[in-house]
Amino acid sequence: MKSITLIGAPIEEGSGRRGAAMGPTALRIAGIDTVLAELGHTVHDEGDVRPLPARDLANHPGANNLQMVGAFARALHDAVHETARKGHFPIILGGDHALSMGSVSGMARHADELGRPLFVLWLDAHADFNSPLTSPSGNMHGMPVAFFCGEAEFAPILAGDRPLVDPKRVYQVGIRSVDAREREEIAENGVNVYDMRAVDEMGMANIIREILNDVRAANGLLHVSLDVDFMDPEIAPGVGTTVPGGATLREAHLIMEMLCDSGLVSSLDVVELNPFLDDRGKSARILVELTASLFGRRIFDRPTRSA
Ligand code: B3U
Ligand code: MN
Ligand code: MN
Repeated sequence: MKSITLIGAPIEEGSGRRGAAMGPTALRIAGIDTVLAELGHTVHDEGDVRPLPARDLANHPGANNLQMVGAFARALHDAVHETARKGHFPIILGGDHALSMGSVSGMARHADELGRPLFVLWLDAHADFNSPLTSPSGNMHGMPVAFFCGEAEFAPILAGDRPLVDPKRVYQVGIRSVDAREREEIAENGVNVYDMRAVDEMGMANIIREILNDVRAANGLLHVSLDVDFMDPEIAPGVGTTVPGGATLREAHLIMEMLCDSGLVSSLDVVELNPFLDDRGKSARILVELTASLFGRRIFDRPTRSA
């Protein structure tokens, strides 16, 4: 059984619209803490992080609300790092995806201290590999992967000596909306992309098995970042950037069950839930159910067969 810490990150300034700041509240109302406690885990809800002042950050024409995004990133870096250092499992309740600049950096620092590599599983319709120089929108929720992989344009947001994630240890699954410059950057950096075509051709189980084998072989930690738009908008409409043709509920649950069996997951972001756009809490409830699968809920027990 795990000791889980819930960390709310009510940020919406990284997205182009309002509403994601209500995400942490909706996930709490949908019962994320009780579901985990019923599975036998110890759950501590830290409440929401307070963004640390980031007035030292200069505005950047290609990065909207840079100060607020930087403020959340700094606060989350500290909160997530401290939680993991104490041996607890951080679940970050978002909030838009810019929050992963902080959560992944915090986990990268923790992994560094353990002398183990950090792997990232990015479940998303988007690659989120833009930078302030390449982004078509300036919205920073489209930039976190480039940030924690070390894109130079972001240097001032966190301390310059922050540990980075090797892009070859980033695995993106479910991708189906990529910008032109983003596509080049992903290829140049060697990010592992399993787009929706790969999901259809290979099957989700084979993809997840491949990824887990890599993590296991390197004795790595695995951070999972779940964007609501990873799933098809028919099942999870509560997100600002829906893209048709997403993962099914069954694929999403299968991922979570396989991740649970692996025992390799160290930390989780649940991001981009926009309750203002949701259909009577439907997406919030699905996210809670998926989290339950990651933490051990299953239909039947079966002999461990993760690899
Ligand atoms: N790639 C586009 C759209 C986008 C990325 N992430 C989200 N939307 N959620 C951009 O603005 O960077
Ligand atoms: Mn995203
Ligand atoms: Mn997305």
